[in-house]
Amino acid sequence: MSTPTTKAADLIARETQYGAHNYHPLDVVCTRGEGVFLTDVDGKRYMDFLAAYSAVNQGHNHPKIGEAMIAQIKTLALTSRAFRNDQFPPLLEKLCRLTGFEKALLMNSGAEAVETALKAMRKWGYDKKGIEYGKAEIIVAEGNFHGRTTTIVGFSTDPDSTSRFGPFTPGFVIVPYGDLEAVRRAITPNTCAIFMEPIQGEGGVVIPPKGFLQGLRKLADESNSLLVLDEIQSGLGRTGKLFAFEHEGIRPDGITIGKALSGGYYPVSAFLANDAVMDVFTPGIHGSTYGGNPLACAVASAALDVLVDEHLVERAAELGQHLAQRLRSMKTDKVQEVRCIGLWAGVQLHPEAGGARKYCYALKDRGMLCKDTHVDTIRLAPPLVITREQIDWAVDQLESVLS
Ligand code: IF1
Repeated sequence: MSTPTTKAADLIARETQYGAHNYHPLDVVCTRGEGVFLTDVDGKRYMDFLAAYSAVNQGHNHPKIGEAMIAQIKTLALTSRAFRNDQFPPLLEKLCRLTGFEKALLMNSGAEAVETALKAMRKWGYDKKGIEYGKAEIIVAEGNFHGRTTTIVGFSTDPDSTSRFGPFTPGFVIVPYGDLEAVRRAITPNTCAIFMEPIQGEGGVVIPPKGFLQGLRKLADESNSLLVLDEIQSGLGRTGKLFAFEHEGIRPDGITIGKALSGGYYPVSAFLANDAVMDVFTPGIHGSTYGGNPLACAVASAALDVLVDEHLVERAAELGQHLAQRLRSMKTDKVQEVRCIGLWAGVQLHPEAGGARKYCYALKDRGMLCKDTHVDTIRLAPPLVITREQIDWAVDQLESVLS
């Protein structure tokens, strides 16, 4: 593994001295992003196979999104929702028309969109289903990742996310991911919702058994509960559909989105649902200073335009087939399983391979950035603007380090 040069080392030392140590990043110090490429402070270029955890599906620093941001910066950035602005209504309409939901509630981080959804599920349970106040239960999955607030980590099953942050918010029932019978058994008269990722990202691109989402839809209907899906990472083209739930032809009652909603320029997230759910929010009971601000809306509007105009969803579907085929034909005995949907893959190594991190370091030295997860899995999620040739080059590097 290469050691940082003096310029990079100096920056790393200052980050170590003055920054909280809540991450253990690779020692690559980036200074420029363009499309699928990141360039470090020493001028070395890397192909980015993390895409900021699918926040830059449109590619780094997409000029059209940047231009829209710069234009808006020159006119109006923030009013707060105490007043109205001319960017919010068009973005709301664009989002609802694109996604097929009747209403959107704009927030900033993904975790805030999830917290918004949790509040909506609970209040719907009390106001519409008649659950006794204070007893609402939300069914969630083992291996989930929905953000880092104390309520959200309270129903995580990852010790790194939960340990030493208690006490936690009650009202969450954890079941094995992909197990419909376990979900059925977990439903009680106090169940207000089933809340899950359609594909688990942090878990290492864990794709549930075929029919799982259809089964969740059926169980939610049969028990008069909501089905809300977290599409913050799986959504906006990553899996070769606009949303991952489309792979099973169902409609959830609500979704959370974020990340690529702003193409990597600015935190923008949203909870989307139909009126029957969204009308639990009445004036003054929920909000955020920056939620739905004019700058956020201009950025999100341009990011959605790029997604549609550049056919990134279709690209992910077509090139994802090629990625899967290349990964599955790699000549290596280190790979236990390749999970791939659209341009999103988890390459799980045999434990004997010694863990995924060292291969990520070796790939970094070859000019390819990706992230390990859960010890043995290499996660691959390039910007959706990647070309077939770039995919081939990247898989060649992966095959080499795994040979
Ligand atoms: C980190 C991974 C982690 C998400 C889903 C909500 C959120 C996320 C499905 C919260 C955020 C990010 C957070 C980031 C690393 C990355 C991540 F899953 F993508 F790999 F952590 F597990 N729902 N995921 O994936 O959105 O508040 O971050 O905007 O915390 O290190 P956020």
